[in-house]
Amino acid sequence: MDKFLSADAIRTRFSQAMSAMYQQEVPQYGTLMQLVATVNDRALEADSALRDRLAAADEIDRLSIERHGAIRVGTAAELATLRQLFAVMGMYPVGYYDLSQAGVPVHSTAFRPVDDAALRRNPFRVFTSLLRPELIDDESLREKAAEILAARDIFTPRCRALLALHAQQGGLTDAQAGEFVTEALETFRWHAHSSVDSQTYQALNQQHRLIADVVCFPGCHINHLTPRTLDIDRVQQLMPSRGIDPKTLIEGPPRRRVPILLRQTSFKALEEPIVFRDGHQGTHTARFGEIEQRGVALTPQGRARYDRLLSEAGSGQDNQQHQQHLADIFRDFPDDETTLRQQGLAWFRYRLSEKGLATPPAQGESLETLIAAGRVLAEPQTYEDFLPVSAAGIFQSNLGDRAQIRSAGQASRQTFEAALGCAVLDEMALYEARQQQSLAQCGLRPA
Ligand code: OOG
Ligand code: NI
Repeated sequence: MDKFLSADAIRTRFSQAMSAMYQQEVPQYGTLMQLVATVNDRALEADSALRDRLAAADEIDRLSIERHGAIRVGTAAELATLRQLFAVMGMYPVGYYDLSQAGVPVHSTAFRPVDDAALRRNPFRVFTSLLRPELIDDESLREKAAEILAARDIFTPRCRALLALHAQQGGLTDAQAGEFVTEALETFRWHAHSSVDSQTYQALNQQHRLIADVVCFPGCHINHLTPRTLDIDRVQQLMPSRGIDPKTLIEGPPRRRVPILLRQTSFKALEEPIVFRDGHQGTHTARFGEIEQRGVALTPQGRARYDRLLSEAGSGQDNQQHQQHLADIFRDFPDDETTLRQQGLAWFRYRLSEKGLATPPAQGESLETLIAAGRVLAEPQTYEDFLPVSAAGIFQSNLGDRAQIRSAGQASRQTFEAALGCAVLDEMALYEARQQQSLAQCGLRPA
């Protein structure tokens, strides 16, 4: 059995290789990682409760390796092969995000690990978007884009061969996994040479900047890698001192005692020199930097309340004002673990304390009694997914004003899943299953 390397180990090697590559390609990413590490160390030093909570949930170790990336692809076939590639690393498509509502011509999923042990080991995620070419309204341009996409292969031949080998053998040896990581990385590398002439690029860019980004290059370059911080407000504040210019607003919920879901901010995409096939030179803006702060995952009721309050709050021009306004609006949202749990607003994981191990739950004892007696501990489950409104904000801050598609047409999860070759997993079902499993492990009947 152990002749093969585990999917978790391959994922960790891959995410490290990708981080090293991106650091070379985009030096600001390295700067941002250093800043995040410094702020995280301070936050842990200053807040022993936070440190204890993360330590209890076994999250301290994963903090420094934790990051997510994002890519955009052009065809169903590319998406389907990516599904195989990520599966080798124990990453599966979770959730469906329709971004056309925000004027962006893509729909997306997140490839990520799903089970407890894998998440603890390394929760590396990749937000993956598929272009919706039907939103290119010029017919001849649409055909041209399809032709260009049909002619390219974003995977190396050896990468394809190793995917086939993995399917056939049921795993990869250490040496094969090493080779796989090197080959797979090629798909995500930046190319300073566009695969099209400057005229085609201009025409596609005019339709939508994202269309040019997806269609005009030989690979699906990683467009950002995002480290996880424990204090996003602090990092946002310090970014200019490191020569990094953040976007105006931090996306997502306000700062809270018990952080919920996901808060994100980014720095604007870089204008990078490229050479077209006809030898003309130009620039392309695609790659940027982002940081995130993760909090507890919300149940469907909690999420509905979050969505309602967020849309009530709207958007602002100034971060400080916006954060204050958000904080006021979110005052109605409970901000302590007990209430979040008792009102069924957030997902938790339960385990027996020392005391609980010594005196295990007896039949008829209620969960609340056991928690009050300190025999069962309830720990918030970290949110492992993304937020469509925030993602739209991140996309838009990099696209500028003119990048709105005219009419979105009906986005369809079914079309996306047909392209992917399988159904996306339902994130709520995953959180619920983890909660139920943890109760069962305590010897308690799921609620
Ligand atoms: C993805 C933008 C969304 C996030 O963290 O929500 C995203 C993209 O620009 O391709 O990365
Ligand atoms: Ni992101």
